Amino acid sequence: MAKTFKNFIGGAWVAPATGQHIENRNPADPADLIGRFPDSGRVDVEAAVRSARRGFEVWSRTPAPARGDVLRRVGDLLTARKDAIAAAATREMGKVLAETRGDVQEGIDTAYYAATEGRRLFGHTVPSELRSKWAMSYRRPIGIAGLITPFNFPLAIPTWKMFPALLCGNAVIIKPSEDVPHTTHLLVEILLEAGLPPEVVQLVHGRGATAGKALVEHPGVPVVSFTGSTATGSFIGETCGRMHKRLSLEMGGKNAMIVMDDADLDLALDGVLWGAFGTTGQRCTATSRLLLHRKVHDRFLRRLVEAANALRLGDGLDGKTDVGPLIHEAARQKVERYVRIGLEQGAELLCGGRRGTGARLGKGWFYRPTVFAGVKPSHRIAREEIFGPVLSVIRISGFEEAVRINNGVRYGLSSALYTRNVNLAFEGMQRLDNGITYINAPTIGAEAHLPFGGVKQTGNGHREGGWEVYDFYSETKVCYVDYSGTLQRAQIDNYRG
Ligand code: UN1
Repeated sequence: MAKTFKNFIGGAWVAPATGQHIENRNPADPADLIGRFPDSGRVDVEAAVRSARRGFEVWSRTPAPARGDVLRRVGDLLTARKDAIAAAATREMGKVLAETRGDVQEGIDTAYYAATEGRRLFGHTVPSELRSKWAMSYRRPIGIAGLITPFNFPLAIPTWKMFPALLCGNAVIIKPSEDVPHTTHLLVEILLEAGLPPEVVQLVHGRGATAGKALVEHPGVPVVSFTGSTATGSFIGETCGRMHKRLSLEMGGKNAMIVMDDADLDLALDGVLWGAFGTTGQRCTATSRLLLHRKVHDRFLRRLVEAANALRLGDGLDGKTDVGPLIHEAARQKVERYVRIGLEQGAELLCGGRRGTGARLGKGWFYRPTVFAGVKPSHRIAREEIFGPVLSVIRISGFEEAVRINNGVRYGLSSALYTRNVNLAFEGMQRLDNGITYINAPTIGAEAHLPFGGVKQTGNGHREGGWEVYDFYSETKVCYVDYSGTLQRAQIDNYRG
């Protein structure tokens, strides 16, 4: 009998007010029931907000270095439990263990970075324009942060949002994806064990359309951070705009790798396999377009197809597996729909294009690594996010065309340029319209201590990770101290002319 899990609200593990639960199953073998998790509603969110208000009172007055110390202990506990959390994440999400271990490591890096930020969290001290007057800014906590996270990085993305929000002195309410609730459950256990005052964190499981929506719409939640689809992001953006909430959106991608005729082709081949088929293509940074210079096109493509065909599909817990399943049946149907669209629009299917079959693969949501050649920049498979193991190859005749095609989509997360020409590399860094550009490395693999995010419809101008996210989760306050003992009027007494 699988376990029934609870929410963490009001400093205790509690059943949802709805009395409803959602089954969490292993995508490699849906007969494996991991547990039942709360299908929470508005009443649960309201209880979480009431409790988080009390948590905020305590936590916002805790010195930032002491908040950082809690996050350092969180980093230590994540390190000690890295393998156990990775195994739990693979079981519910599907990607291979090497990748879920990397996912946990990203959380560890984020924790230690946050810990050091507790002793920094700089404001500015600047000269006043008047005599005997002091002027400075500092960072204040905002209040309760509502965090909604996706399935593809079950550990890392919750930490990207929770740790900086907490370090800045906010209370947090997290609503993880209903596809990967167990990993967040384990993370919240660690936060509590590390000494976070219980009401500072609330875990509300459930669906986006109910629990997520209630969180976004609650007037007591002034900060919202969401990672997921551009369609859902638009809806959240409308609500937050109307309610004057601070909002960070991290959404879709259609990331291109450009391989020039002078590229190291062995390196580019390793890069594209990892970028396109790692995490079964379910990263917002996944390489989904390959722009191949015509002089290397045929040669490179032959090797790519051979290597893609050789990738081993299977359960992510099996050490021999290269590519795990998709997250659920609906995700696989979406991939199948796009493969049909690719064929209908005249692209040439070179490999994959079908489900995994047989005794082992037939059980789960497996789909073979798929490569389309002869793709035109106008084709839908070259413009729309598929979120699966499908790579669209476009032949290019030079760098200008590559820049035009890379920039010609609605998304702008990451891009990759393979070349040995240093001038072209710098041209690319400047002209590729993305939040992140890699030279001679694939489109995935951003590091936790650098700002992460994209331009155009990938985001709304904010960044996660790195130093920039601390601006998002804090309010800048300015203080002036006039110690002259006289009324000094800014803009007037210092400019008498
Ligand atoms: C995502 O796919 O939503 O750069 C995040 C990367 C990872 C994070 C991806 N560090 O691919």
